[in-house]
Amino acid sequence: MLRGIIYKAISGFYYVKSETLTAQCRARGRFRLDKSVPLVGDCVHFTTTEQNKGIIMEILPRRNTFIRPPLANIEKMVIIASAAIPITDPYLIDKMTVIALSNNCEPIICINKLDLDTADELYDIYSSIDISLVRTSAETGEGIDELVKLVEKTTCAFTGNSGVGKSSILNAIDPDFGIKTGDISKKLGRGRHTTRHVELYELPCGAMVADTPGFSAFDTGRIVPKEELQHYFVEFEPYIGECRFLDCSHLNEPDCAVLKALNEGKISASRFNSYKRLYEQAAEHKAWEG
Ligand SMILES: Nc1nc2c(ncn2[C@@H]2O[C@H](COP(=O)(O)OP(=O)(O)OP(=O)(O)O)[C@@H](O)[C@H]2O)c(=O)[nH]1
Ligand SMILES: [Mg+2]
Ligand SMILES: [Zn+2]
Repeated sequence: MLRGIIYKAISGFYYVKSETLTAQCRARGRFRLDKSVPLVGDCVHFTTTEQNKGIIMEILPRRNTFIRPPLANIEKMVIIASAAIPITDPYLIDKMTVIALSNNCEPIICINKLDLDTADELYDIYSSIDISLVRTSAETGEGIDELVKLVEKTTCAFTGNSGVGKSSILNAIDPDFGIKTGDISKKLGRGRHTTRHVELYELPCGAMVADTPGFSAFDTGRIVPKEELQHYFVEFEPYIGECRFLDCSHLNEPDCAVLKALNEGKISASRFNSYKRLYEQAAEHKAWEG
């Protein structure tokens, strides 16, 4: 029996890479009955038959599971944003950081297209909080080494709205990947959903990086409960427990330490607005759409 990682899944075939070989595998029948579908990122035990064909026998326990994009075992989520077309709504960035943190995954914010727009507003918001931040240009190569250092030796995923440059950054890291990239629709101001499947690429530094399709909605199958949400806004941390009410929602209560910090400019209005929006959606148990 061999042990490997699924790096690609297409129409019922799973492409598995072990230390010594890669194989095109089918899943053993039982997985289908269990409804535990193998995912890209899964560590599996598999057997090989002839000519690098194989069968996945067992899925090893997962660190985390994402439904859309379908991925498992992601240690770092690189949230790619852009202030050039397509412009990224900071709410999307904040929602992704919450999804990452609540799934035992470290978020990294990468502001791309630095050659077109330095994104100072976004930079100001995120450089003042305790989340890794890097600015890159897939066009000029600026910042790419810094990004690679942040993901070294991990399994990670590139996420972000269509057209921000997820695939382009991977190509900038290694031109041999030759990943298809798309142009931006000038009329709609967004990408064209060029990447259609999830695939892990092995970087020269050993990291495994998933390129994913740009999302319109991101689904983890779980909405973070409203009471838990405050813990994923890392800059709220010093104020939690300092409000008049122990169960303070930090939205409108008197003597709220978070609202006080907001008024004093210690918490950014943009981040607070995202908190409020996610809190209200969680209170209604609504899916975290767009
Ligand atoms: N000037 C400039 N253009 C970039 C940069 N990164 C990407 N682009 C361009 O932006 C467009 C979209 O890039 P993609 O890499 O396809 O974007 P994506 O995030 O993979 O998009 P989807 O696969 O649709 O989710 C392409 O025309 C790229 O050439 C950058 O840093 N600077
Ligand atoms: Mg792409
Ligand atoms: Zn409060």
